[in-house]
Amino acid sequence: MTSPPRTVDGFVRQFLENLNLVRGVPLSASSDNDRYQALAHTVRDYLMARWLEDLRRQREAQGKGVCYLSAEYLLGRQLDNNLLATGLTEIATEAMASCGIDIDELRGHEVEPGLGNGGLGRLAACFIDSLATMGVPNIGYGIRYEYGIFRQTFVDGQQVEQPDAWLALGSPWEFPHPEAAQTVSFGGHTETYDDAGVTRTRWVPGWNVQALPYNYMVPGYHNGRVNTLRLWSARATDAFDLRIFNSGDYAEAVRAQTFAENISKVLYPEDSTPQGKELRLQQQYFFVAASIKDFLDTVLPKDFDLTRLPERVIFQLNDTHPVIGVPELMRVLVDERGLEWDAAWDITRECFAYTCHTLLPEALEEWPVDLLGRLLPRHLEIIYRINDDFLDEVRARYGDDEMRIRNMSIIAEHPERSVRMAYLATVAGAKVNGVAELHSQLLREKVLPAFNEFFPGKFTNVTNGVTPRRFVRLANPELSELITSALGTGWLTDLERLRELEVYAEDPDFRTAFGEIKADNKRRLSAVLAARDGVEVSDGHMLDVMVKRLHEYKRQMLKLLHIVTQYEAIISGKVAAADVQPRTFIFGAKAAPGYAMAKRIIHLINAVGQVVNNDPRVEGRLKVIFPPNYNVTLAERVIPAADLSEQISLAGKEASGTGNMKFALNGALTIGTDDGANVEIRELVGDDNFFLFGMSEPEVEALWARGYKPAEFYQRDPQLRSAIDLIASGAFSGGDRSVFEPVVSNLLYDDRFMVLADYATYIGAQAKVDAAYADQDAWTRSAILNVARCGFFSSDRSMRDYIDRIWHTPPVL
Ligand code: 26W
Repeated sequence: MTSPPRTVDGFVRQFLENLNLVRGVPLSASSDNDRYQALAHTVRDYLMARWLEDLRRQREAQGKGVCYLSAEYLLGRQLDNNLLATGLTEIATEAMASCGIDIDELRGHEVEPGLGNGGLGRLAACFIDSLATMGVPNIGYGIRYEYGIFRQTFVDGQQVEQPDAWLALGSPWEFPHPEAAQTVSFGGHTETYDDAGVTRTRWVPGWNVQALPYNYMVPGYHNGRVNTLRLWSARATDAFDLRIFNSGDYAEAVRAQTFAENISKVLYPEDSTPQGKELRLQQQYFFVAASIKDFLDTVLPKDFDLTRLPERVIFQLNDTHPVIGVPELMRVLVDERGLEWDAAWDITRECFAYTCHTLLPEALEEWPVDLLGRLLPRHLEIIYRINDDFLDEVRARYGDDEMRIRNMSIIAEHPERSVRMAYLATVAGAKVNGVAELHSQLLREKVLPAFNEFFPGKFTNVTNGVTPRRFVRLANPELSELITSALGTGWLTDLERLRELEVYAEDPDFRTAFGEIKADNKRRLSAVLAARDGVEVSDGHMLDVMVKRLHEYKRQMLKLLHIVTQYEAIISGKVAAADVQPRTFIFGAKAAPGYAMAKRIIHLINAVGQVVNNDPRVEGRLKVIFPPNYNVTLAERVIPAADLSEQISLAGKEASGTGNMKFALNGALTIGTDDGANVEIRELVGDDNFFLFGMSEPEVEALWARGYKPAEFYQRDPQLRSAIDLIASGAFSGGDRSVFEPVVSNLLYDDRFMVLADYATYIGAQAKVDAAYADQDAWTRSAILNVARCGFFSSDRSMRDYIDRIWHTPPVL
């Protein structure tokens, strides 16, 4: 297979052919969707030859590869990224123009696959981009949800969720492979049998579903490489249907189909609060079982000696969601392939590694034994055996220290008997890593200290990163060009080279150019928001941005208190409007549909915006914009336009953050706590180029230990009191005090995330921000230094760290 010619004419010919043969329409009668689909197919055609070549190359090399197991991939739009990777952007633009088509309009037609909730899913997408760019063999395995993360709308300022039917207009980037379907079983019981004198166990499942793989191309940047993302979709098995059909119950047969297909129907929108729902466990086992089987049966050669499995694969567990893969591999090796338990365990322990992405205790998944035993009876037996063997080792080391045994057991007894998936992953994993230095330290010292002591050398850190292809080159083309004009090419795959920009921070012409680009990006954002939501970013305003999932620990409330404080100060006459630095505040945040407090906070942000934006006393000074449905596509517009990046979680709560890195790399300054990767950002950019505030993690602990009483902060601080009183007065709810009463009393009497304790230093730091922004030239210098010093946060570097310390998977050249 050869690619079509890399000329404008060649591209046009291929495009028209796709329009005619794939869409079945002539150019003159084609809709925008027809054109977008044909364009996507054309780009696909160029990638195809490379993909096939790569599959061949990787099969021949027989090297070790990474199977990244992730329940989420938040990919963002594909067209631009694939054009960039193949170097076809200019050719495609000209080709479309010569057909009288504006490629920008077609770009807008792509619905992004929102197959993730937030940071964890986007990280997976960045990682597979980097692996392809580095030429490392990788298959990303996951679920092809029919409905991704919900589309957020606001009705009277309150979040309303709409289904995300991202496949409705066709999905040109995917390749279904029904011939490679796998059967995944559930339920039933186990039995033992005699196998030539050896007692073995077999699982007699109650029901099966089919897992159909859909392949997606993951192109490397300008290196001719294409890896595969393989997402599974659930279908009813024929046998399942047939049995019921034959019984004559048509309605029941259709119900069976629906039941099976529900497994990949919808992404769970809960971020960090496990629901413990059976369907979620079904999803987890469904994709992990299909993936492991797929790798063993179709990627490895037929007669492969499984004792050598660790030479060929590492299964990376993206949080606990795929951890059921551990007992699944044991089951396959012992029950199906006839290995001895100990041999199988030796293999399994080398083939898995586990990344933890959280510190919130409530986010650590546990599956009730009842549920697990009903759905996966054999897996529960295997987990018990793993636990028994492990606790024997613990006893051998420490004696009968029952307290320790109970603390380290994979099985929790309270409040109900359940399997601690993080413990299972830690016992089984060759390595366990956190996602930023502070997070990994807290993981070792606070979350899993007994395991850290028991398994010396198992715990490590890999600080997260983001792909500069999407988040610098595509999101910020002008800045990218400026960087290239200074450094030449090559920095996009060697991001530490941004260091060379440091000297340019001292160059007035460079600063001017940099400042103009920021202004252009604001105008571009303003145009996007005007078209999308009918709102504009005011000229000359500082753009102050907080975009991330809505969660109390991330403290959108703190940002809001700052806004209300400024607003109150102006309307009460304490401060003259003319003395206030004009700011536009941008929020983007989805709340989990069942998270009532998060939804109230969304309502309050919109309510404050409504009042502030319509009050002539603050006109031209303060503006609040909350575009609904923040997603990757919007992130790519918002981040390059930002002046100030809000990273204000309570210290010790945000595992890493990755938005923080994207902002810094696009020349926004951070106001932030010493949390997650903020710590590393600040170390790199320097205290002069970062606005630090708030308690450190040890200070947070100390305040809890002393007894935290938020109301005391309210009593002591008149500014804080005025802000909270204004909210409580009903000023943002048409005089109705009851609407936001739960938010106010939560702050005053509970405040789990210590918003009030950090309020004063936050307001102080914001005053420093205002003062710094007044000197535009100095601000721009700081912004340039942020860019220059954040090359470390490329996901290429994260991948190198994983490869060196955990995976040991060299590139295939
Ligand atoms: C429903 C159970 C559950 C539990 C945890 C769902 C989702 C989670 C995730 C761990 C949430 C998540 O996305 N964590 C984020 O991971 C990012 C990538 O490592 C980090 O940058 C963020 O700090 C972390 O919150």
